[in-house]
Amino acid sequence: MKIDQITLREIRMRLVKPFETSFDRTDERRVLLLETMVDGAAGWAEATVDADPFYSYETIETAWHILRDFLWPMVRGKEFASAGGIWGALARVRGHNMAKGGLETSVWDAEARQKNVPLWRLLGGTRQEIPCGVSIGIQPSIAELLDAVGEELAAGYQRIKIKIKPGWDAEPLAALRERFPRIRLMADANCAYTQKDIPHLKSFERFFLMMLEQPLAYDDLYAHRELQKITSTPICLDECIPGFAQARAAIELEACKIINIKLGRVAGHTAARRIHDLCRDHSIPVWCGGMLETGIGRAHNIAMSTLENFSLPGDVSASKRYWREDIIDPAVEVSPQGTIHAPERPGTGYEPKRELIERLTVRKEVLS
Ligand code: OSB
Ligand code: MG
Repeated sequence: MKIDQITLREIRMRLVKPFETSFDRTDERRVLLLETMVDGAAGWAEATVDADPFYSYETIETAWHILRDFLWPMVRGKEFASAGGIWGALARVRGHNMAKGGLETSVWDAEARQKNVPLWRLLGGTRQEIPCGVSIGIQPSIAELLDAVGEELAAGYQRIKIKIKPGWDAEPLAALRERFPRIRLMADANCAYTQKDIPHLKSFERFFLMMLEQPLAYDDLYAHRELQKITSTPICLDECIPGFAQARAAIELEACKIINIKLGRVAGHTAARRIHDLCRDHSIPVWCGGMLETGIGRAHNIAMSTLENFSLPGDVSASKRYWREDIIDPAVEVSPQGTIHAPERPGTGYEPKRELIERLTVRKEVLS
């Protein structure tokens, strides 16, 4: 296969409601979309960058630059046996996983469409029904948090994750446990604590969390190991795992018991599957993380989540939780049992709404 053309575009999309984490508050997303032509078939993907370098060092500007000036020249005019060859071809660029992941996943979609098979089957997925959870941002009050959680449970979601930070942690968790004693509950701190907080984090054992996600620094496996050594709460790593090497080190160090896999953070489906297989071989369960994706990124998350070791509910939820009108047809829907059914249609199985996307576009560049 040969990559003929990449169209980069930025669209702006307002969230249904603002999303607040320990590091930022997002009202509107600047989304980087890729449409890649592979032997005449179009594949779509989203590079899951933010506008600011707060979750990772990448931004929409760095990703645009790296895609146009480095990644595109590395693949243009070259023959590939399959999308599985793209990741290796980009290895000379260090880091910039979200830029790479955008390109790589768009080629997977194109290949699946060309072969007229669902992407999830091409990736080797085995579960057509995936379990779903929700990520609930920091709320203005405990009362609003309890209402938000109640609504998501009523909708069927199988696991509740709340965002925490110093000053918004034990109190909301205690209130949730009092109101909902038996739900599957977890907390994500996005690196907001330091090693001196370890005794405080250990005290969360009383909330019987399914896991505590990324409490400590984004580049500090050792600190997470210090915490995991002394707490019975399973630690889950997100920001600390940009690739296979860090996953292996985390497992060997016993820095965590669970890993969150994000396609952007690890540079696409091929890299994600390698980490997935490594974790499976070490009995480390994984789940699919989210980056407030539009339907285009969400569709790739669904395909990835069908791999066998994605055994825990992911942050893969319905389009309507984020967008008044999603940019794919059909929108992503979640069953009353809190599952998403991976479609039998070719590629991701969700069609980009081209007219809507065109209307939302603020910038576009064709590389050919
Ligand atoms: O850490 O998982 C995270 C959103 C933006 C940046 C980081 C994270 C998140 C979420 C939201 O938790 C997950 C979603 O897309 O629903
Ligand atoms: Mg996280």
